Amino acid sequence: MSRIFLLSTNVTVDPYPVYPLGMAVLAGALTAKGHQVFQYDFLAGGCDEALLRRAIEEFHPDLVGLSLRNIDNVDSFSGGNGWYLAQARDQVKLVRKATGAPLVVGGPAFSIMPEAILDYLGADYGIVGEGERALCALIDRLMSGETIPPLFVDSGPALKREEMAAPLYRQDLVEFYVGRSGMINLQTKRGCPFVCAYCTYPFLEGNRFRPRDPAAVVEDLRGIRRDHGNPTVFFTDSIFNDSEGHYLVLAEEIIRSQINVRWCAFFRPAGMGRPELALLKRSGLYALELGTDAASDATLSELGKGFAFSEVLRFNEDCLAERLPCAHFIIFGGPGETAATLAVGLKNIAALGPSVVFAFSGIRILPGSPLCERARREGVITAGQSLLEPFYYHSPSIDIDSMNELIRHSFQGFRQRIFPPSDGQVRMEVMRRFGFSGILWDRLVSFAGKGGRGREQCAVIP
Ligand code: B12
Repeated sequence: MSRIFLLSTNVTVDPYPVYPLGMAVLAGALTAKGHQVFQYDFLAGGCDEALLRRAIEEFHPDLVGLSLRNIDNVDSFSGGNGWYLAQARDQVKLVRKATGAPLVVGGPAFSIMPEAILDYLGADYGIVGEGERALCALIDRLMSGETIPPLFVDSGPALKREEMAAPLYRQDLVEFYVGRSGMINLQTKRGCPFVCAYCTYPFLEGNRFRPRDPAAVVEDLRGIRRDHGNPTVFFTDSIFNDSEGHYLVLAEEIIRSQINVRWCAFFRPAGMGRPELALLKRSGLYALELGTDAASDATLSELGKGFAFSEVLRFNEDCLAERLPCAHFIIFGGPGETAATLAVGLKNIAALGPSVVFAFSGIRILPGSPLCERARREGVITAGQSLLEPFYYHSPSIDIDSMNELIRHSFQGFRQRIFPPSDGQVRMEVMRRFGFSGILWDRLVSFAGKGGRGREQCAVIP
């Protein structure tokens, strides 16, 4: 059996630091196979190079696995500051100084541009997609002296539910992340069957929903409660409210188990109503992040979202009626955006009342997405253009500066409307200094009626 040193390279604290779940899941899979695993998190280690080097030297690994979560922060305003690959390359150099063991890289960011990132980082091997089976296989083959090509793509079928490993959380890391964000994370299913124009989820996790066994998820939740206090949980599924209803089965299982967990997740703002929301709330749901993505029917359709804004409004009303705070993530300037769709979009957003809206300008073009093809066709990018450094799609039919100015102007004075994204960071920082933790934006929402504040009123907290 081998000694495997896992390193989470992620140093992003935007919108808040997130527990390195990919690394924890791999640690679970490797440990179950009998390997000895050390999990090291660069962010939790204070980004201290000497500390990392010492940890590797003391562990004497047979192999180092690098988990790469983010390429950049998908915010067109942040320029070079929001690009993380140079820091990851520095970590690779550091690992090389500490050990001669082979270095394997994987993770969602890596899987989006495997060849280019492998080349840029200078690691020995890269694994695309799910890591549990592939990394174990690569270790076996390497340890038996086999020569294998640098890019390892698991050609087998997507992992079955029993093959998706349970995460192995480290108490010190849990303390670090709960201390900073009040939260830990867990995945309940993989896959996404939708074809949103800009998105990479279907090729990262496959294009059909693959739920984990609800009993296994509940067991993980029980373990979190038993071993790590009772932090709130973020379910990291691409979309929580899958059209096949697996999420409802899970909610019922959570209720039956009486584990009393507070949780939050990312939802598609369509395809469910108040009865479902009420059930989820009983299982511990306290806030919803919504992939609304665009604000007019025309731009929703260009993004291939498959729902109209009237459905978003209904969903929003249902959340408010259930007194569940929700935040809409909306990108302006995408395909089909014009001055007319912008005007409709801003009007539509006003109708979302006290709910939170995070707005972005322009869409990060990622290889393999339908948007990337469109950008090539429209001459926004050239055929061989590298997308390693962020490049944003802005509709050729709108002037970016005036669009940004109009959004700013329309959001001014409303605390639940956040643009540009860095504004959100500043506000969250203030709230953290006031002693608040968690997703934080939920505290910006106030509800109408008994015990609540006026629907149109803004938040209590800065
Ligand atoms: C849930 C989620 C969020 C939630 C996280 C909530 C939380 N508390 O955890 C929220 C909404 C907050 C969020 C925020 C952000 N996110 Co996000 N997020 C995701 C999502 C949907 C799932 C990530 C996850 O936890 N998966 C579950 C774990 C178990 O899977 P995994 O990490 O992929 O690990 C598996 C494999 O990748 C592999 N693997 C992992 N590591 C390694 C290492 C080795 C050696 C090997 C061999 C294999 C391997 O094996 C694992 C098990 O199979 C992904 C998209 C996706 N479907 O993957 C985007 C994604 C990771 N996010 C992305 C981005 C950009 C961000 C933000 C920067 C956006 C922003 N500005 O807010 C922030 C950064 C947050 C941070 N501090 O790091 C991008 C990253 C790509 C890029 N463009 O850089 C992704 C890929 C989405 C996309 N655009 O395509 N995110």
